[in-house]
Amino acid sequence: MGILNVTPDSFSDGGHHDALDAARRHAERLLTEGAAIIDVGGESTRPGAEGVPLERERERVLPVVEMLVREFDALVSVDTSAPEIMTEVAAAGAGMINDVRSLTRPGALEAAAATDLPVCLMHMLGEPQTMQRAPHYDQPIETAVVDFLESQIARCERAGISRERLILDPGFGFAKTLEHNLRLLNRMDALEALELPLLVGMSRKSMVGKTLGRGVDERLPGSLALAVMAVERGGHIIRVHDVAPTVDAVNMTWAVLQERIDHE
Ligand code: 7PJ
Repeated sequence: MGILNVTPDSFSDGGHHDALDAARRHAERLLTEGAAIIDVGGESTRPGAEGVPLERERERVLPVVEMLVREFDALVSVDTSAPEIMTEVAAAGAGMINDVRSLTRPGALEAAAATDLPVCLMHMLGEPQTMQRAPHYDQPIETAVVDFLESQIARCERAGISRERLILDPGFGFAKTLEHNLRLLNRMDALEALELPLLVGMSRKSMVGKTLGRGVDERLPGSLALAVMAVERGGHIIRVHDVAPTVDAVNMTWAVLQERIDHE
């Protein structure tokens, strides 16, 4: 899964046409490099980021989704928590809803259910603005994540979203300390008990920055190491900025895992 941010801090906001053109070029690159899914996000959910009014999110995301569906043969995922956006992007041909808030905004559960699209449920506590202040769990982090996701799965099923439509994400970097993130990666097998596909996003995140002392632009080697470990630990979809090197790292990992499958 290649990341396509359409927030002003990720692209020059110099007019509508420029933004759409930049998104087109970036999507083309992600797909040429081997992405199967493009994840479009119009709201920055980085720690401390401000929320975006619905109208702004709509004008950023909708034209890009329409363009991607029209011009590319790829699954378009939309990173949104807003029920209105879910309904509109589904009508525009999006193929997946990726909600870091796990359909907890009022109306989001019903809106997502009505789309018939696959939905990624991610673990987070609180809101991006405040989640990193002092993340604390009374249980081991992997237990907290599994319990949360289990209850979200049940909630979705009650609302008519069948299990077959669900993808789970441990939510690396969301309301988690570095220790939480490292432990959660080591304990990803706890999530396999839920028997649903796992999506994992660690690309360029602060867990790399803090561990290695690297700025955002210097986190590729660390991110590749994490992508490899995520695949080894059962990750199915790896959400990244740098698709070409990640595809090589993942394919290399798979060749080794495949040998074991073939000869066991
Ligand atoms: C994630 C995401 C993630 C899913 C972001 C960033 C922050 N969606 N959206 N999982 N992260 N499913 O990329 O640094 O980890 S935005």
